[in-house]
Amino acid sequence: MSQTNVYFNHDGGVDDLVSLFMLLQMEQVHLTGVSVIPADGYLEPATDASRKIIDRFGQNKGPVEVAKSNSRGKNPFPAAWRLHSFYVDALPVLNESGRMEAPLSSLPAHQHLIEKVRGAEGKTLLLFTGPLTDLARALDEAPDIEAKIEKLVWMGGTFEKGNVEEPEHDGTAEWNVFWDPEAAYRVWQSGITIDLVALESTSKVPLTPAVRNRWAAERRYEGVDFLGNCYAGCPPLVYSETNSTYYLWDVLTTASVGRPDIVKKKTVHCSVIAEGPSQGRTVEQADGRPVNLVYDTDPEAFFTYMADLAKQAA
Ligand code: AGV
Ligand code: CA
Repeated sequence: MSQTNVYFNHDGGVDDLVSLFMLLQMEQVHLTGVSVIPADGYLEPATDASRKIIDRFGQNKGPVEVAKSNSRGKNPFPAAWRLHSFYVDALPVLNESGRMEAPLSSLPAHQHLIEKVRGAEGKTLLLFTGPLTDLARALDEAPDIEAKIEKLVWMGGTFEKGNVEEPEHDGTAEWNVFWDPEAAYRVWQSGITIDLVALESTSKVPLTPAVRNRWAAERRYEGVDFLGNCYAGCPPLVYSETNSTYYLWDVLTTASVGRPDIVKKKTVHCSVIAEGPSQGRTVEQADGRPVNLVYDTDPEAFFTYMADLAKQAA
């Protein structure tokens, strides 16, 4: 089977780490590298958890190197969310061997990305499920890589209601943009094709008790048990949405790489607001740059795909 080169940069949330687990099960993916930015997670546990997931569930992918980011954001994530990274890192299934073997790169994430894109045979698809800081820095340092990027698939932005509830902000932004609005602004200036999984793209895939029960019923599969354990630390949607309600934001984004048929996309012209009370807002604009926005998804096909991948994880 012909494989697509994929480079994955994530920020250590539960759905970021589950996304890594899913990518490792996709036969058509050649994972050229992984890097971790300390936005919605802490750097050490998110990096260690990544290496342990590769060790435990990436047997058929060969060695996959992990790099730490040294990027810093403008607007920090709530610590309560970031602490999830410690929880996943401590799961017994990831610590049974007592070892960490996936190689740790000595390069910072943005230079690791440059190295892996330059070194790949052909083009690379970039999958980002956190802020775009490392990509913005990579493009500034090595403009030549743009020609070798097939496209960017990003969980970020919204054209509807934002999920940032912070003083000094008007609530119009999505967190991955808000953490570093200037980075998103920089990437928007590039010629890279962008597939955008925005907040509203994920409205049909909240974490619910029904989804949990589905995983619980199939916990005899170690991969499915892993999903259930990861999401055990996240509040589900029961009565009405709150600031802590969990969606499968990044996992849908990752699934759209392996199974493009589960999402529908349309072109939207837009720009990014880099400063002020709306900083991090993505806004439709007739003369803005085009992105391929995911506007609909098939949740049943998505959750089935997710469980199927998890069942085949050995
Ligand atoms: O805005 C969604 C992004 C995704 O990349 N993250 C979580 C996903 O990894 C930030 C976020 C928004 N609401 C959250 C978030 C919540 N209730 N808990 C944790 N993270
Ligand atoms: Ca994330």
